[in-house]
Amino acid sequence: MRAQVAIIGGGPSGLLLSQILMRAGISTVVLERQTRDYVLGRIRAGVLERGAVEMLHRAGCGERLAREGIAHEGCNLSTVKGMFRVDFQARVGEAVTVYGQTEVTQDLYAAQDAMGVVIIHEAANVALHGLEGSAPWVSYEKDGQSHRIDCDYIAGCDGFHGISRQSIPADKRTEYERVYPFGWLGVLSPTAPAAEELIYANHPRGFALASMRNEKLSRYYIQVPLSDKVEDWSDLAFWDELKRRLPAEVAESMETGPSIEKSIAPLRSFVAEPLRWGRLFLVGDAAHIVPPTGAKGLNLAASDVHYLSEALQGAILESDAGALDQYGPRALKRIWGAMRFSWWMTSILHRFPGQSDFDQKIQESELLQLETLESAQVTMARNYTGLPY
Ligand code: FAS
Ligand code: PHB
Repeated sequence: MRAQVAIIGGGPSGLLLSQILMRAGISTVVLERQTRDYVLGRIRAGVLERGAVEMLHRAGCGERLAREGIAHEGCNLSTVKGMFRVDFQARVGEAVTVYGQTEVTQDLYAAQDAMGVVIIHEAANVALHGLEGSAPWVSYEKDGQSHRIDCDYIAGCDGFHGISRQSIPADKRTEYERVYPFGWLGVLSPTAPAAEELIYANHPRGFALASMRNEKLSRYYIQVPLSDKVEDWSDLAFWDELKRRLPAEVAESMETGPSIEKSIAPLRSFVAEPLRWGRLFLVGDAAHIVPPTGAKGLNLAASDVHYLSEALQGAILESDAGALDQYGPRALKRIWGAMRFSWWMTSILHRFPGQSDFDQKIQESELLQLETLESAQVTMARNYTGLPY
């Protein structure tokens, strides 16, 4: 088999890149390790920046998003002293859209199917070859058979645990990382959201987040120790702890119900440089991970795809090989901006083990500035709704 671009990974990065390239007349093939049902069963991000929404519309996948996506013009932050709102629309004239990553992936799969894109699921032992030459190729196994795909370029869209980043020689990679000493216990429940907009709660017992997917489906998170296991948390225990961390007026009136998904995600900040190694380009979680506090993970994947799809179109359709050199520097500038913001949101909202009284006072001062200073709110709103592409 041959394709101009072989894409490793059928998550949002891989599917969106494939969709945009195919619409530009560039042939792709997507290799995904899991089944389609497995990919579609993952519950992850929930908030899209305008840039990501525009990318999906440009990719011909925005119709249901336009119908079902919920515009949020602000969000709430709470401390034991009360709750305040940051008005994105008033501060920076922007909003975000609440629309689950599961829906995004469904829409992308539907669009890819409509275009007849080759997406190979359950592709095992994917390996990349000839990256430093001009004729790279990919090998994989399926149904007990070995296969080969010849291509011109390879996009590593295979997430943090994929093989693409590992295909860059270790002595040529620089990895920047901060692992946080806690995780997020997330619950999806068929209940009405606790509030109209998201609530990020800083509480002495730990961070909490009240989010949603639609008016009948809520998504909640509480900070938990890394030693916790999902089975340690009954639904009752989760709701009780969540209510203790949210503002009383919200907790008193919120609807609780059964969890239809419950999982614990570790938190880390991570960037691997460079994003390019010969004919291989890293995209999305294959290149970087952010703590979900700033709702940036999926949105960074979208901007990576924007930059790489432009670079590949330049190289393939306009014979501008120099365009490919621009991918890394352009993407990394926005990646590090989102890395900083996600680290900052995580630092001011969570309880860190061994946090000193001084640390506590600094957090309270950061949140007080965010509540009372227009300039602080402008900076937060600009970052939360998305730095420019
Ligand atoms: P993904 O990890 O989504 O997709 C990579 C794909 O590659 C997967 O389908 C995988 O099966 C496949 N793959 C891996 N290795 C392979 C191999 N060797 N061969 C072939 N295929 C391979 N972001 C937010 O903004 N908000 C959130 O609340 C949020 N919550 C998250 C919770 C969890 C548990 C995780 C893990 C991430 C969360 N994220 C969140 C971040 C997440 O949304 C990512 O940013 C987003 O999935 C990035 O998409 P991809 O880059 O496509 O990577
Ligand atoms: C979610 O709805 O899953 C969500 C929203 C905002 C975040 C993280 C997760 O910062």
